[in-house]
Amino acid sequence: MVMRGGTSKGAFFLSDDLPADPEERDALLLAVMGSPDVRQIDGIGGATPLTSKVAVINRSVRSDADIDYLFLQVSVDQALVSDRQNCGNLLAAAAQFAVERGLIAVTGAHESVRVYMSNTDSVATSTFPIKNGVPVYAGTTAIDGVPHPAARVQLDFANIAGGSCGALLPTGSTVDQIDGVAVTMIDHGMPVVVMQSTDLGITGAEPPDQLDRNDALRARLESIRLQAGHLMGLGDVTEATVPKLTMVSSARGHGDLSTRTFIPHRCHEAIGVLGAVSVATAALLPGSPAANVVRTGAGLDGMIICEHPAGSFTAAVEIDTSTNPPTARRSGIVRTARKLMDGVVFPTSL
Ligand code: NQM
Repeated sequence: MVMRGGTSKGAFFLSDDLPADPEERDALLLAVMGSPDVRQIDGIGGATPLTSKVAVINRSVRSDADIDYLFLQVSVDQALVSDRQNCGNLLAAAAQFAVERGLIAVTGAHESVRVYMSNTDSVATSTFPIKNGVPVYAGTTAIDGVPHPAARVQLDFANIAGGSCGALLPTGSTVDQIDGVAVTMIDHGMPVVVMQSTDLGITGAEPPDQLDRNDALRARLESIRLQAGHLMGLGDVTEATVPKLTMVSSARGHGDLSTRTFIPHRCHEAIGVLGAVSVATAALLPGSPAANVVRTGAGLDGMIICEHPAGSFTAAVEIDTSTNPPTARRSGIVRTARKLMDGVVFPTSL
């Protein structure tokens, strides 16, 4: 099934329908998506990282979850499939897919499904409308980066900090220096390096395609990323899609701060979901690069609004600053999702 989850799009599979051997599975998924090829012309991938994604779902045997969700990022131009990051956008469609495939029996008008996120060993609760036992996709909730409103999907997280790096602040500090740039290395669901735009020589208002063409910026970011990978306990991240890199500046609209995010080699048209939760959390840490630019008083209502190239994204984040270093309590977001098509895919023969 092809589904839109938030501002991403991906192919959803039941794990039983894929080879159990990860190497065989990845070879099949590369063929399904049409990778490696910048246009993915011989597959169903959309030729950008945000549309070259896969979700693998099964009924969970865990007592704290109803389904398991494994996210796989299929590289567009390289023969790489990575399970080293989570995706909070496709997550917004995972539970509905499970209902569509009969993994979960539903009754009422709203369903709360507990989703175990295998990539980061953590659980999210996804709440969405149901009618006559099937998910409702139509609705009135608008999210920036998606042209049409759809049904509201509420995603609540507990204990997602350190899912990839072991701790919210893997170095134990709020601020570190890499290549002379002040950074916050943070993992509140997604490993992200947060820096001030001006420290990288940009204003932070540039459109993504302009930043993608800035080779000097990209080289600086990659140098910072490779060093951050080791410092964050992720090891050699040359072939990994984490950590992400977010450059922050003061808000220009009604938000609390403005963001430009590399994921990690191209600039995101908006911002990733869990990436935004991590950046919003960084903004609440006194003395951090993000705290230096965030609107005064932001976060007092538990919400941080991150502006991004396609609008803004609101993350609900609660942290405890009485601990040293600060720790995360909970977080939540609102997304929408839609079933786009259901059918049979014909990959090139392997
Ligand atoms: O941060 C893009 C996206 C993502 C990941 C990326 C995501 C997240 O926009 O949770 O959703 O950062 O590669 O889908």
